Amino acid sequence: MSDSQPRLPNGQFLTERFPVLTYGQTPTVDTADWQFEVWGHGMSDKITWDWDDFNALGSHETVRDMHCVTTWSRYDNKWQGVPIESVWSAIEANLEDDLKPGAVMLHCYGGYTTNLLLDDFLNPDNLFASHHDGQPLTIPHGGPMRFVCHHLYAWKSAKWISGIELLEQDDRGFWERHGYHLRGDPWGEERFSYQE
Ligand SMILES: Nc1nc2c(c(=O)[nH]1)N[C@H]1C(S)=C(S)[C@@H](COP(=O)(O)O)O[C@H]1N2
Ligand SMILES: [Mo]
Repeated sequence: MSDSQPRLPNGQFLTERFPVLTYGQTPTVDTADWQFEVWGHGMSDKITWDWDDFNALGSHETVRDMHCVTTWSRYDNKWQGVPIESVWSAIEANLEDDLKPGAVMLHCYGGYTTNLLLDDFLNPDNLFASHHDGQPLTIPHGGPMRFVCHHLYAWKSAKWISGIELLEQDDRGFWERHGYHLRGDPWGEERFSYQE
């Protein structure tokens, strides 16, 4: 890291703990019942994966810092799971010609949603994580499976993910409808929507 690019974004403080940030109820999903669906713009047929088929798509590990908009940051989280590239190539193979989505809405067990522009969603660092710091993801942290997007505030890292809705253009997920920024870049302190 150079001096001009500090590791901690403005307005954040470092914690060694791993806080749980959840709005509402924590859903419990057994891997035997777990389903992951992809539908929406450009797809005539919905894709449905069960736990084993989804995990068989590929394997990837990253170590990345996490920044929550409520101002805590946690360094060096080791995430392991299914890489975005594998999931996206399976989706792309099912897209109708010339109907590329502009954004996605991530859906979760329990009803939480969050939106990402396609380019942010396809950051090669992103993954669907089943493990954190070498252990299966605990339920409060999104187990059995969560999305992880390191380069945006952590509210985009959807816990208990259940599916991806392809959108023609960007829309607002749960926190984005309640005043959070549409995109949420921690390096630009894109916290609230009045800043858009
Ligand atoms: N389904 C779901 N995903 C979610 C949330 C939530 O309330 N529900 N909270 C978000 C927020 S605001 C943050 S900071 C991170 C926190 O992840 P953690 O609880 O594992 O620290 O999860 C994000 N993903
Ligand atoms: Mo957060």
